[in-house]
Amino acid sequence: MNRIAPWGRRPGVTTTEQAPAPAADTGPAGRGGRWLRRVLAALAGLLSAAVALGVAHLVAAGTGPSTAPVIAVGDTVITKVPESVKQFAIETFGENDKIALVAGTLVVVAIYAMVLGLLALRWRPVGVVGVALFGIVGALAAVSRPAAEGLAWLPSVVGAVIGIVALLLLLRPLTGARTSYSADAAAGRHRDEPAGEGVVDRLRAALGTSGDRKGLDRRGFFLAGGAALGVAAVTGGGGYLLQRRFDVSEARADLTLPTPASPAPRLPAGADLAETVDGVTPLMTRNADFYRVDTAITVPQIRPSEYELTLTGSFDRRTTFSLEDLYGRDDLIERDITLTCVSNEVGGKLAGTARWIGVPLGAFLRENGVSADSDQLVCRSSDGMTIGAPTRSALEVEDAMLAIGMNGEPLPVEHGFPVRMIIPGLYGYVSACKWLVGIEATTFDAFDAYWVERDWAAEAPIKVASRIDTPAALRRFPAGRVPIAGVAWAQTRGIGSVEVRVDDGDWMEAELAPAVDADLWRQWVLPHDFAPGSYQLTVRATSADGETQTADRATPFPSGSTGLHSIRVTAT
Ligand SMILES: Nc1nc2c(c(=O)[nH]1)N[C@H]1C(S)=C(S)[C@@H](COP(=O)(O)O)O[C@H]1N2
Ligand SMILES: [Mo]
Repeated sequence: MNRIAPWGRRPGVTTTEQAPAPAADTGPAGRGGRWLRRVLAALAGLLSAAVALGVAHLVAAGTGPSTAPVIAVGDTVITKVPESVKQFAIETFGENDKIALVAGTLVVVAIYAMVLGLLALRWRPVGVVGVALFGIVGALAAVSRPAAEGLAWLPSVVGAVIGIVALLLLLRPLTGARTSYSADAAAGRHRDEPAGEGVVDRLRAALGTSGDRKGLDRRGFFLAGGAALGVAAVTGGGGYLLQRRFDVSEARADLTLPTPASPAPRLPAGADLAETVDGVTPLMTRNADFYRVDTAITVPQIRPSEYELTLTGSFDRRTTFSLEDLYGRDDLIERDITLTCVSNEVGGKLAGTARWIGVPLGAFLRENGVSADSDQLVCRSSDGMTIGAPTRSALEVEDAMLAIGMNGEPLPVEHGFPVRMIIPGLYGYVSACKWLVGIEATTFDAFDAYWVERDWAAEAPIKVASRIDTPAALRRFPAGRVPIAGVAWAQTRGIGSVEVRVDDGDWMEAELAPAVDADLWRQWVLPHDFAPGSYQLTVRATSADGETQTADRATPFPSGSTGLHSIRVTAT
């Protein structure tokens, strides 16, 4: 009933039956009330943002998940931030980089919304313009995405309009409206008030024109705030549920992967060192453990029945292929190939090996008459990503393919379902386009693909690399004989030897796992007798064609890291 906030009470004053009269004179609530009012205004801003985002999420159930403002803005941030920041994000958050981005965006929105609420308490137009701006930013982000469709702006605009309405309604009880509640309270009648009767009055008062004096209608605010929270939850939750209709995981599960005409070569006995040496990366990476690197905040969902791969540019025939066309081919190959990301730091984990099934790329391109003038294939994914692969590699690298299967399943959605490209020996950003829907035969002169526009190298063969998996860096272990082991890779060339050095000692040759294929990484192990003490372990690999890994350090940008993996361990 009275307008004094809990922290504004003076000692000795009991408030229950205190008359509200002084409040009218010193402003509605005195100092405490002013602060309460500000806190509530910030809360009003926050709640209107929640309503705006919830509503936008619901509308995005019609226009597609990536048109929701936070996703659209996040996508735009990803495409616009400097590569160094992106690299930092990948290093810091790893696979959670996108969750971190969305969370970060939400925090920024929340702060912005609270400031807006505060400003709007005084100046309503600031609030209106502020929310409108927020909507415009969301809408611009949504329409500027490369794969944007006609109504991409709609969620942000509808969200902003409803957000403005919510903000105005929420601010009303904080400044103008005098409610039946305060009138009742002033008359000391609130105790007899029949439950529920006042609600309509209060709502009307909250929505109505401002009263004759500047009252802070706390109950009116909490009522409106509760309603806002409800609207945000129902629209946001509803949007979430409805957006599931885009999910293709069931359609994917219904697919049967064809049997390849050319199965993967059998693995030799004892091929996987991980069976005998604890802590070594397994030869084959399970799909669930396979690293993931892409710019997609919402994973592109392509219905198998709607899938089309279109060839454009300098092909003899400009053709479109359905998924059935690709699944139904009689020349499918199955191969084990190690994929590597250019962003991998020395000793990093952005590499994985899978058993892929796909259409042999060289045969496919020749059959469709790719022109000899083309030196770049621009691969397009359904979310607008462009990845430029050298035509020569696509034609000539053995086992390059349009992959449809990964470790015995249709490609997982995060790994490019239903079709991606794989070219052994090239970093993923110049070869491994996921959610592949178009291949344009063109030239490097004519077109810069996404990462090349961001100054990454246009051509990027995978560099010779090696990594110590065990013992782990900074590990303490009992002195004695301990295996030092890990993996090394030089796709298309194969690993010829791996050497390990303890402190500044001589290079010692490690034992290699049986050779499987030059396109796979190779595990290695060197058992070593450790006396108690602290040691620096370093590894280096030499490719089968004789290139020894350089010790010169290079950052991943612009064409892949170099340098030797070196770790400190302690035997006790
Ligand atoms: N459509 C699309 N394809 C993409 C990317 C991407 O961002 N979008 N990232 C590329 C990069 S940088 C790498 S290293 C590989 C990673 O493939 P994975 O996520 O299946 O491991 O995909 C490549 N293909
Ligand atoms: Mo990558």
